[in-house]
Amino acid sequence: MRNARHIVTITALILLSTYLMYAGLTSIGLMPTAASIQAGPIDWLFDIHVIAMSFLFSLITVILLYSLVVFRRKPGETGDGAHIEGNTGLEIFWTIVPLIVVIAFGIIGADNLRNVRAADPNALEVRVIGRQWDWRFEYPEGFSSTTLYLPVHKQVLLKLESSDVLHSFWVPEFRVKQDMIPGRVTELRITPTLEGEYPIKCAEICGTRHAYMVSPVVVVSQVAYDAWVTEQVALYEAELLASEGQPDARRGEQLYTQYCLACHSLTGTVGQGPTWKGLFGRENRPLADGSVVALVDEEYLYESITAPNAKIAQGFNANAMPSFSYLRDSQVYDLIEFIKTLE
Ligand code: HEC
Ligand SMILES: [Cu+2]
Repeated sequence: MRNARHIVTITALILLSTYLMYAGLTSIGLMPTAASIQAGPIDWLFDIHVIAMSFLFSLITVILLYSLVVFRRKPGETGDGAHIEGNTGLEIFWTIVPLIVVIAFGIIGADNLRNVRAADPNALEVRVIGRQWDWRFEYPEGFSSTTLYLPVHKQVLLKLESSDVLHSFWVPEFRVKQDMIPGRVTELRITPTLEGEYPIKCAEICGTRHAYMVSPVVVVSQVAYDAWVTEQVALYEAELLASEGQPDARRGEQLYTQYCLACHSLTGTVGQGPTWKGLFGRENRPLADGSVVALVDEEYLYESITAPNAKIAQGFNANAMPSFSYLRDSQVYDLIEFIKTLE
């Protein structure tokens, strides 16, 4: 009879504590705004986890605290406590129930993943290139941007690539996250549901400036998106026209500061890569495999930039230089023109 009273009290306390804990946790805003269709199933899954967590925490702490207080030693009590030898019923119960719960979570999780990955054949495709330490987005129309513009209510299929180390594409408001692996293309599907600007963060520690590898994603109406694309295409075509003429060392220098400065000096000092001082026209350039390049000419420079692993300069390792094959040919020629000016 007394046992029954304890059990009723404990059950009530556990339920109360579960409710308070769940209400408390959901009121502090664990999640930022949900701004994609994919956020729906993820938030729901997260929610049932928070409920399970609140319950399990209460189950353990309530029983523990209740026992400490209610069954504490009374004044004058000197004997040992009751000797309990195990309880087969209880053991079967706490093996079977968690097993069922874990299997249920597994099934729910798999179904959730299927929903999050659901593909729309008309998805807009955007290529995302991450590198130390920024993002670039290439659109099907040929232009590229450092801000990711997306039309609202349309699925986008992101094709993720890294040109150096591991990165990870993550927009907390969209919830989904995907690693970017050098030499591989990974995919992520997002359907934005809310216009606005959100941060794209790198979620894989990738070097000293990892924390600053942030770019905006701007979700706009389809009309505003189409206008932006038209504008970008016009800019891109104008730039293409401008670069069609002769290669230009000044444009090459700009590209150098943007892409190559971190590794190549112009002063003769060797950094993460060989210096470019006196590179063009150099004879018998030694390679890592012991052979030599008879003459550093335009052809060798072109190959070194677009396929760095074809010939490895002496004193360096393969894969130490990321490939710049995504540069336009005219840009590679601008770079070569610039290297030629470095006596
Ligand atoms: C992360 C560092 C890094 C960046 C960024 C980088 N390079 Fe390199 N580069 C290297 C390394 C290391 C080598 C030597 C190994 C090799 O040949 O692949 C090299 C070699 C070269 C060579 C051959 C040089 C020689 O002495 O034979 C050229 C040309 C070159 N890079 C051009 C570029 C251009 C152009 C860019 C920018 C668009 C660039 N690199 C960006 C690291 C880098
Ligand atoms: Cu990164």
